[in-house]
Amino acid sequence: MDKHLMKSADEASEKIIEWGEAHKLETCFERAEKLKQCPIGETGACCKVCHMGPCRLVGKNAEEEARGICGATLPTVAARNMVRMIAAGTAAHSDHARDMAFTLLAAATGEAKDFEIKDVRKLYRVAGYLDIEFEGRPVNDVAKDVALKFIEDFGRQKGELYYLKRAPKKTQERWRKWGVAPRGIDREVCEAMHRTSVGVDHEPDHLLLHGLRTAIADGWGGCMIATDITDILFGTPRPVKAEASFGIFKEDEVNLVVHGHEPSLAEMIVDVASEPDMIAYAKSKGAKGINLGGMCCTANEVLMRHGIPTAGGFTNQELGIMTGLVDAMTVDVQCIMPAIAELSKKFHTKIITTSEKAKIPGAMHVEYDEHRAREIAREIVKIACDNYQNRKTEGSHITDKFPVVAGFSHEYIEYMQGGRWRASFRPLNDAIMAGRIRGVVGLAGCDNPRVPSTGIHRYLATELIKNDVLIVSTGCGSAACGTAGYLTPEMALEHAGPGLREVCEAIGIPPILHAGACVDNSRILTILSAMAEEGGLSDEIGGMPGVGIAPEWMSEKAIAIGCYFCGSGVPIIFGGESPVGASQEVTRIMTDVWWERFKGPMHFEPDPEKMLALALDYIDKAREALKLKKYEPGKFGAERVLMDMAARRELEKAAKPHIEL
Ligand code: NFS
Repeated sequence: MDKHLMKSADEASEKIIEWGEAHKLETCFERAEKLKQCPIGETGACCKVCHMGPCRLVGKNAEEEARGICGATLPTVAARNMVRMIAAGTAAHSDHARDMAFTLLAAATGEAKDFEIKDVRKLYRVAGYLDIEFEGRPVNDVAKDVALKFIEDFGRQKGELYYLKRAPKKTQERWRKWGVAPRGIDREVCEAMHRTSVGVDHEPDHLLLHGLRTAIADGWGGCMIATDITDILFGTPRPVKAEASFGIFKEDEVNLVVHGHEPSLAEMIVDVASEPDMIAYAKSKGAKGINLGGMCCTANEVLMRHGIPTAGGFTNQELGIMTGLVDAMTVDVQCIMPAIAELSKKFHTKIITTSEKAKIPGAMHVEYDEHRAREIAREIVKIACDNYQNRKTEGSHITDKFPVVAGFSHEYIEYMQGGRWRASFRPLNDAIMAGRIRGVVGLAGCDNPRVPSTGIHRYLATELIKNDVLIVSTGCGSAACGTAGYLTPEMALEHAGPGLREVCEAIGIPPILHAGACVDNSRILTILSAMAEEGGLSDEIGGMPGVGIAPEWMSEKAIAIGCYFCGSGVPIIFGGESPVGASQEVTRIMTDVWWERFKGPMHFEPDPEKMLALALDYIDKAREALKLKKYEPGKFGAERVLMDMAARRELEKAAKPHIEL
């Protein structure tokens, strides 16, 4: 049993892993055990940007002496590798955002008839940011202008991204001073690839500055655009109740899982799965109904907007299939393990690739086209229904599931602090100033089979809230907390420190706020900007008592996200070994130099206890620098009265949250 406990911190996952081992089914957990990391590549010392190499820059004095065949030094190589990771991560988020922009355009022009603008208020808010006139104009005309302006951000050659101005002025000034204000998203990614190709940019600091410029294009461009368009098209999230873990699958219904990242098709599947025709079709195949579930970030998207349950994050994808209950799983782009196609052959599960960009050998392909979205969604639901009859009895059926509350968008967090008419960030800032809330941590990023999967997320989540730190979670960080049962208001009563608990009770929120998918880390950027604007804390993002942690990261996207937070002024702590660890010089730039210039150092720290200590230290030092009351558990300064549920209801009877928290 101990051997198994090494693999996942999640009990339900452990049961399935154990069952799989007994049935000789291999998963990422066994592969992680068998396949050791290359120690040279792991720390950034392998250069493969040309074919004279790969050159391995190792040895006792590698930092000073080792050279590639062209003469590239270890710091150059490590910095180049880092910048390439940032470029890849930025490309991933931003290509997703580009597709969303074209979907918005097609919806606005009537070419994608199955989509419409669901959140007009958000559309107007976004139009306002983009200086687009909206009053008195037809909604679709405004939406078209918004889409076209966003599309400009991808191909712009000169100038700056539109959304940079959403950051506090001082943050913008730092970007301009250091030359990291991005021009166009594609331009920065392209230039990152150019500058890191053989024989171009060799100065580590200069390379990394462009890395930050690229990452900022990801955060304030790709991610923020994706979030905003998704809200416009499908609705801005507000808290909903749902469930998480493998027990969400139903024995007597068709189980269809939406896995991946782009929400358009998943939204349409959610829509058609409740059509009477489709339900009748499922019944004609002997099922009682159609049960949708999510996986990875698509899960977060449909969980936040529709309460569709989630089967969990990255390392749960193979395990989901091993329940034997998944009739079909659609996958589009990013974080899809190709292993699921092979594994699915041992069961009845159909893996359906849907993006024109991504196919997997052994999977079936039903290509998504936004112009025929409903028709394609119906086709997929029917495939799942047809396959229900092929379900075999074997599989590791698991009944564990936990309630979750998700859907804390920027807009809702603002609303919950004052109702529609007095929405603000004042109460949150006041609670931080008074020491009731010590600080804020963004707990994000992947779960990873190289550590007991989801375990570090869970450890940090409980320890941080115990220390009165409010958590905003995204991506698989949210899944890790959700499948542990942590995303409920009750969590505050059981685990939160006295100050945080009081705040959560007064507002009626969990101590861990699920803010969405990984692209929705952009919500944290705008929340921090709003806090800076509100006053009383820092007047820029840098210097806030806030930290970002991605304790189990594995994706290049996580690196891009981490870097845009650093460039914006948030200290970032990653788990695992440092991918630039071979170079002291690069490590120094990313910690000390980034701190001096942006107030956003990046650390890599494998030890969970040290991660926690480092995060609390940054928070306490920021409090000290801001001359806030010293944090002491249970002892608070004076602050304004928080708006409780009754007062909020009183203020605003018209706009009801989806659930009563
Ligand atoms: Ni984020 Fe979402 Fe998860 Fe990591 Fe992958 S699903 S985009 S990269 S694994 S958190």
